[in-house]
Amino acid sequence: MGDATRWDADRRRIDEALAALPGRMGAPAPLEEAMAWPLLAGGKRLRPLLVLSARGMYGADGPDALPVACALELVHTYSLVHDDLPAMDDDDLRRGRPTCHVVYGDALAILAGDGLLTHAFQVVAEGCAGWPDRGLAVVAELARAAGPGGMVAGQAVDIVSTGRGLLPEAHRAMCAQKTGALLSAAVRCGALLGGAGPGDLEALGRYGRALGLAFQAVDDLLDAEGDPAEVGKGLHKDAEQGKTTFVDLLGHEGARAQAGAWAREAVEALAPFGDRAEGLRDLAERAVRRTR
Ligand code: GRG
Repeated sequence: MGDATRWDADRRRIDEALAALPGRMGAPAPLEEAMAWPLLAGGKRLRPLLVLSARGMYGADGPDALPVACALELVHTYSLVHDDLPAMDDDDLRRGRPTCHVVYGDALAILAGDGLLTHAFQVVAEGCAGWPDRGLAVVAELARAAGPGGMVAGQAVDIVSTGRGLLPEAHRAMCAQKTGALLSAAVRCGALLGGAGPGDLEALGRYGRALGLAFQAVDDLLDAEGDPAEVGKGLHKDAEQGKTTFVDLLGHEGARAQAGAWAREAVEALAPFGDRAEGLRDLAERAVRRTR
């Protein structure tokens, strides 16, 4: 995902839009800095790219996708900041930089996460002001995916099961919530902005869920065998912390093969969209080839 690609121009648009946000949030200086630090550290921007790509499958009628693309990255970044806290995964390095709490302290890092999460919904509301029905649908989709029945649920199961292990089915369900829910929401939010109907949303949900599993399996492989300079975060954390991973359950080659199979499943879910889904197809293929 990190190579020079057809996605560079979109990534630049996303980065510029994100860079403009912290100064407009009305936050006092230390909080603004603590939000900007993780947000502008140069992640892969997969979730915003999924929003733009899904939106691009539909006509021009409807809200611009860039604010919603930024909102997905705000929610994702909040989850990373909170995940890195000592009370959760306790990571010192993220996106190639010291983590938010290492630089600004735990209290400001918690507040930075809170600020990023809540600001996401302001950005959606303002970005969709002329299209209230679509804006409300996006708010509902994003809140459901990020909330206590989605990403927060996955994180809770992850935390509670650490050191105890998870059976394969429970582990897969946890990954679907922790990683897959937000990826699915990114694609479905992009489609909702374009006026997608239930059939399209269902197919895109299948794409997002399969992509989430593929993405997580690759994440586990990178944790086990990635290049630390490239990955930009502490490695071998899963084994140190006693977390169940796809590598434990399937072995290295098994996890690689399964990631490929899930990526193919994601691509197959795009069949009804034909050539319009070329971008989403490419993103799924890149997600399994990535080295960071
Ligand atoms: C704190 C509610 C809450 C949730 C945390 C994000 C998360 C849930 C946990 C992080 C642990 C982890 C490694 C999850 C696996 C997949 C994942 C979300 C990886 C990070 O996303 P990338 O690779 O990161 O897209 P960048 O930095 O490129 O945006």
